[in-house]
Amino acid sequence: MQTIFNTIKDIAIKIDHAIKTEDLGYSDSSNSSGEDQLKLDVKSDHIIEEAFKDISLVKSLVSEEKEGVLELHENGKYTICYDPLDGSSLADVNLSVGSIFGIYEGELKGENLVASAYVVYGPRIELMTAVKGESPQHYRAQEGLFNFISKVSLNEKGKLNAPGGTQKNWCDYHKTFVDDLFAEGYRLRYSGGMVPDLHQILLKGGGIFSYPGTSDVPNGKLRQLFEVIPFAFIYEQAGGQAIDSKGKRLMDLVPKHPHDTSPCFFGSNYEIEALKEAYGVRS
Ligand code: AFP
Repeated sequence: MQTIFNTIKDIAIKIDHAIKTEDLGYSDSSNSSGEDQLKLDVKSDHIIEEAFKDISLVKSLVSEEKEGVLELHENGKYTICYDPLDGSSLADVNLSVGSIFGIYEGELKGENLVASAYVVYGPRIELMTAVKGESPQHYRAQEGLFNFISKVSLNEKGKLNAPGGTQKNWCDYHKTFVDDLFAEGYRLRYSGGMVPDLHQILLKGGGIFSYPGTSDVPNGKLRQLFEVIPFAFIYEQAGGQAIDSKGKRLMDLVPKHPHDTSPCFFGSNYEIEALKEAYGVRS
């Protein structure tokens, strides 16, 4: 797995350079979900493909930006599902963005994810990696090299609240849940980029990020294989929880289509138990 994590470190340096030097405008193509692609989306996707094409461990690649599976090495062990530049629409307003990687062995479903990683492109480049049975590992880049900072774990209860989704289309009990947290003194921390938002909650000890199903998007916006499951793994390894609106572990998701989405809630135990209470799904 270290070979894959080292490849992600190389990718991070190249994508960070692209963010700082390339055209931030739109390309003339759209992705498999019909969203207009930024030139940076296309460039980041290309950097990742080029980096993994020589890694024999990697059987295939599945990109959030493209339809289908790119087969690389027949005898490879892992399929990497990735979001090359999540929140890319924030780059041209100089906010932090990120890349997300889910490393799967066998059928593409939650229980077959064996490791995950994400990169934050902010004032500095930071990397978080996670493997089974260990706390996630936090790294920071300096002059192109990644230094280990610490192992990361969540407190039982936090202070931060990152509520996503179009608020006017939230259901009443979700609105009540979010308002109650603010009434309890939680602080709003939502940038529109799930990578920096979830990174902040992880490093600041806890809280909750929510992207519910809403009347306009009943299945939520965030994609299971590329975004939701990789982060669910990291939050569980850090001692937190990650569930859907039925109270089910996001690690139990079995997508029918690679680009399936899911309502998702990531946080420390106190907040997720409060959410289960609010949604009436407490086990
Ligand atoms: P973009 O990649 O289209 O900027 O979307 C970012 C994202 O996938 C995720 O990073 C955010 O948490 C979420 O969408 C923001 O969605 P809203 O714009 O609905 O808040």
